[in-house]
Amino acid sequence: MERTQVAIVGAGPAGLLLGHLLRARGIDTVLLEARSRSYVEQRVRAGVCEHPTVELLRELGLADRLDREGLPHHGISLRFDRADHRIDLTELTGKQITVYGQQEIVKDLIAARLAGGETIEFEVTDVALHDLDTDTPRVTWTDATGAAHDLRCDAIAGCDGFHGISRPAIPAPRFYDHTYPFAWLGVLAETPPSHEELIYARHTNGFALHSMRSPEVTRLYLQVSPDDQLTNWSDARIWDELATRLEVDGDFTLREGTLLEKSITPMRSFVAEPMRHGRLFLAGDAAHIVPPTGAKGMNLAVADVHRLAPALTALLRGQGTEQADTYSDRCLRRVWRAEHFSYFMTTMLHRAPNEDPFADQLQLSQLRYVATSTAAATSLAENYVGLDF
Ligand code: FAS
Ligand code: PHB
Repeated sequence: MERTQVAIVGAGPAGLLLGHLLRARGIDTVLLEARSRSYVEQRVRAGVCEHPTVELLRELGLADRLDREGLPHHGISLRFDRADHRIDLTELTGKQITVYGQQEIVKDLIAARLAGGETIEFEVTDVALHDLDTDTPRVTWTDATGAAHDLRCDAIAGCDGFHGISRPAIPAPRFYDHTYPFAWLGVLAETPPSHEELIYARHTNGFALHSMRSPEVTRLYLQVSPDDQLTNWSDARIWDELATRLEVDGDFTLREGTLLEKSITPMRSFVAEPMRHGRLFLAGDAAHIVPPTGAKGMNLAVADVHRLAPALTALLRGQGTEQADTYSDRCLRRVWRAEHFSYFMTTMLHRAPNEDPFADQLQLSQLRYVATSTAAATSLAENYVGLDF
């Protein structure tokens, strides 16, 4: 029988950051990950770090490379009616975002955990949770060598994403599930960005997003139908459609280049309540997912564990259960705010497949309002840069 204080299932942003937050509080953890280190470090996902996320990483001394290589951004552009409408995030909120790929954060958090003398069990299988209703829950698994493990702990953090085993361990959860009638085709292109900031474009053909990863690598997305296949999209067709949807009156040239990665991601909003059962606490995508239009997914995972670390610390040290008992309700307040903002950005910018003229006019009205009203732009900006924890 092995022993630790907190067993963390999943080494994505949630699990890795929770490990650092607990170590800073003197709490021992075991971190289990189903995939290999190289796989998790290469998985292309989020690109935008909210202001509170960057501040937290800095507080923990985990932002050195982010501060060197991350791209601070002070605004985004909404592109519609063949014109750019810039939202000045910093002028409206006093804050900024940082463009720094999720896989870079994962690399930094893994390296820091290992450098601190802690381990990560990669490529584990058969992870199972036991005795969640007791104050000595257990986790069993098989490690990469095939050896079986039985770990007793004080609490379990389910940070294993939407397809993990933790959420199913919550008895009688309540689910909220909304599937959008479109998906995102995402590409990573070996070419300098065509604009210095992000461009969210609403076009009659559909939505497009111009983002980036570095001065040499551009990240781009196209709205496609949920049942679309990558085989339908040659490189040439992708570039043609991006050029069409990003077209604007004025000086803009879409820089093309070699496509390094292509993927199609479905668009879905999902929330599972509660985020806790006994000594099991869910965080991140294990409990909720959002459409990526609001750049909230990874940042929500950070907000969850920012709240979970002190709650577990107090619980394990006998300093009261109030934070643990209110963890789920308090996380879900922020989760639902992010769900609404992501829904708002998604429905404002994506063309409904039935091409309803009424919906089109509502979209354009909302976009024109955000582009001309300081109040409306401030509301978008404060949600986009990230509300205080
Ligand atoms: P994660 O899914 O990142 O991590 C969970 C980890 O648990 C994984 O490493 C997994 O291998 C592991 N795991 C699963 N089951 C396990 C088990 N049984 N035992 C042990 N380990 C297990 N968000 C944005 O903000 N912008 C984007 O552009 C964006 N694009 C995305 C594209 C895709 C294809 C996906 C799937 C998500 C995207 N997201 C995006 C959302 C994404 O960034 C998530 O919000 C973020 O990864 C959440 O982090 P975690 O909660 O740590 O979950
Ligand atoms: C990205 O760069 O991957 C990105 C940026 C903003 C979003 C979604 C994805 O809203």
